[in-house]
Amino acid sequence: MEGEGGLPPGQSAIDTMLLRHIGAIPPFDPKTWTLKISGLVETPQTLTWDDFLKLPKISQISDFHCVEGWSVLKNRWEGVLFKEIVNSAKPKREARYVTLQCDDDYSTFLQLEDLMDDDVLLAYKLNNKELKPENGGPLRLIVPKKYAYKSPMWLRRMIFTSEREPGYWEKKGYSYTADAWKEDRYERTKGS
Ligand SMILES: Nc1nc2c(c(=O)[nH]1)N[C@H]1C(S)=C(S)[C@@H](COP(=O)(O)O)O[C@H]1N2
Ligand SMILES: [Mo]
Repeated sequence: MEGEGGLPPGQSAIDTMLLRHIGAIPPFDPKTWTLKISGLVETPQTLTWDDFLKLPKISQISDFHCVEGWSVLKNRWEGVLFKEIVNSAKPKREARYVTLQCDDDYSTFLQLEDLMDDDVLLAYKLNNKELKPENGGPLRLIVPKKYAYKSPMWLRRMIFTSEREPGYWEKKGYSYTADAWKEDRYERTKGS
């Protein structure tokens, strides 16, 4: 929520986000860009950029924590609540996770329950400007309570699933849940 937050354990604050992407920055063409919502939903959808811009927007301040130990506090994001998408796609009862796929072959997954929080946004503006390509523009997901590898840039597909599908960093041993406030960085060192 706005006003809450600060530095989780083991993090230090810096002024601007470091660029952390696994490959080249993908090009964006608003005429061909789509966001696909599929899997275990009643109403699968393919939104164009124009469709996306028509959805109800909110603006919200939240903190950003990379698992490497740096955080950028108080970023103003503007975008669409993930909940908005859920309401129109209508997940089936078996849907427990969402796999998020990006234009750079990056992927990650989140538990549907965590995506329903009031601070989870599909963001297209940062600090009142169009989101820059190097920060995930045109559209990225922002999940403030999780380490930033759970905030996929250049988001293009959201697939509702019953099983979790480890993505780029999860496959390398990073935490499936990535709760920054529990310093939940690595999957294998978690208590059983
Ligand atoms: N598509 C995509 N999303 C991604 C990544 C990536 O490589 N590709 N890196 C993640 C990591 S580890 C971090 S710290 C943040 C970096 O976002 P920034 O470059 O805006 O700081 O994006 C996350 N989302
Ligand atoms: Mo990161």
